[in-house]
Amino acid sequence: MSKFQMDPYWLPIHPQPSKPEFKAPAGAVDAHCHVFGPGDVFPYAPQRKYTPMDASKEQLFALRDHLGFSRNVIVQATCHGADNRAMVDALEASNGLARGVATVTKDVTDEELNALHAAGVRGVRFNFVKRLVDALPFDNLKTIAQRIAPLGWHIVIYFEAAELPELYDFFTSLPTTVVVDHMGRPDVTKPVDGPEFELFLKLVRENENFWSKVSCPERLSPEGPPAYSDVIPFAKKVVETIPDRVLWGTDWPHPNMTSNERPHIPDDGKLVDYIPKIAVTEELQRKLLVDNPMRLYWPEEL
Ligand code: 0GY
Repeated sequence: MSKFQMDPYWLPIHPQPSKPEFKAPAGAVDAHCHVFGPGDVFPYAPQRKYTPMDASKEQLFALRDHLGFSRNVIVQATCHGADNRAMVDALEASNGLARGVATVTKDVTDEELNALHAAGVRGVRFNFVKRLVDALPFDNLKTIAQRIAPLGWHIVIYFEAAELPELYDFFTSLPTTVVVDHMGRPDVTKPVDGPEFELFLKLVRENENFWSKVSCPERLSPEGPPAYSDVIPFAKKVVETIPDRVLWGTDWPHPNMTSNERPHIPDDGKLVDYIPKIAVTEELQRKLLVDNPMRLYWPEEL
């Protein structure tokens, strides 16, 4: 019996994702996914806001193969705080087929950063979603940004659309490549050409160091599965605005899906089938799934 009991509201991992109809191009990268625990080996952080169901590297790599993908980018989840051991363990077991995005504190040592780099970490994540973390002072984040910049790492930022006006100047002051999670979580009941989403488009259009993940329709869609068609115009717009700076990921194992308007665990096969609706040509699909993530995470292989 694990000493960590998942939260009673937690939605378990999808038991049997379908085989996608869309065939991803050779070498496709799932550029946003997580591993959780197992808690008995890699304990969840005391300051976490949720206790998930364990989600192992073996399950993640089996899903990668099942979906017809080749590589993963594993993003440190907030339930592990700045203890990156579960993520690093997965990177080390991946035979070079996974890279990582870590969480670090401003006091991280050079030795720790170098060890993370050697394991395959290429970025850090700054999280501004209030239900997930207690906000860090900008000064700490600036210190971390200065520490990781010399390694050639990037910064992944996660925030809600309503917070963007307040965070905009801080974001554009960051000295590295910056990757926005899930298109800045737009409210898709608002118009795609309205002022809120236009501010996000301006951010990525006017700042060439900004990239965006066009992932997580399942988090953003009041309509819900399987089509998530209300999110398509937003993601398609981003893909067509910055085709060389977009990434896509499953977000497996889909944490906190009860915090959305349509609580459900998505079928990852259906999420893959959403890709050709937002990247409508083979060229856009190849950029989104292969060229862009390879340039950011495996440039030495190009
Ligand atoms: C995501 C989204 C969420 C959670 C986390 O690190 C995390 O805990 O990223 C969320 O709850 O919206 O990208 O996995």
